[in-house]
Amino acid sequence: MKSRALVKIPSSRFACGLTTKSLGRPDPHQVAVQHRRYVEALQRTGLEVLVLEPDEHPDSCFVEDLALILDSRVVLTRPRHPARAAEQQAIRDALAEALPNFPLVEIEAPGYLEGGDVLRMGDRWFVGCSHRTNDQGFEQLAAILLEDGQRCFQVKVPDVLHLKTGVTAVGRDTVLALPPLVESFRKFGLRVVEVSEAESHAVNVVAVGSRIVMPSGYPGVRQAVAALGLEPQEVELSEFQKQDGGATCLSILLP
Ligand code: CIR
Repeated sequence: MKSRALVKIPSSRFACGLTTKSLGRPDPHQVAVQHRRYVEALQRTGLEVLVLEPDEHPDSCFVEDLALILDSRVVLTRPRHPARAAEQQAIRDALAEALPNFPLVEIEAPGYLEGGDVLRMGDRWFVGCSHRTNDQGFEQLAAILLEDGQRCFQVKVPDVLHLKTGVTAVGRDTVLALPPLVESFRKFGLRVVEVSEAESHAVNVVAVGSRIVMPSGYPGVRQAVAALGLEPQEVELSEFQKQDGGATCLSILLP
């Protein structure tokens, strides 16, 4: 059961980060405001939010990519881009403090693995094979999880940054997914709610019990979430979208 979230205040250099989008330059004031509202939305779900101070690394608020929390261990991932690898010491230190009894395991070269490519559904972990996560990263994670009796499945990522740019969980056995991922997740026996390409940014949501933190401005996804009996918590995330980020990227959920 997750009861806390770790987040990091965006760097003053946020606009210099990596992006594949051409949505314009993020506005520093809006970045700060949207991040604060995101923290408040997490708090409304009942999570205690641990907030790390900003640093000089432009993408360091996208903490999800840097670590995975297993049931009793932490996996430190291995980001593909050197600029992102530089963010990791701060997260290592924060997790050592927040989870002092969780030993740390590391993904090693030549493996690459980013948290945005990892979707957990109970004892099954789906790992995207993307530009950021390679076969060796997947195999190392699969071996680590096998020690805990958990299974790992590799999923081909369509033309998006990470697996979770295209599919996220909204319950124990239900996901929101973009059209190219719908069939593969149905084949895994999951209930799949299809999200249109027009609302693709809102496929990436944070589910905390029945509360779903999602970007505002996507009525189709909001209605689909409500129709599942869940409670949307909308927050404007347009400045993070400009840098290829969504709702899950901005936090790591902790027990
Ligand atoms: C990057 O390209 O690494 C960042 N600008 C965005 C990372 C988004 N993270 C995520 O989807 N988990």
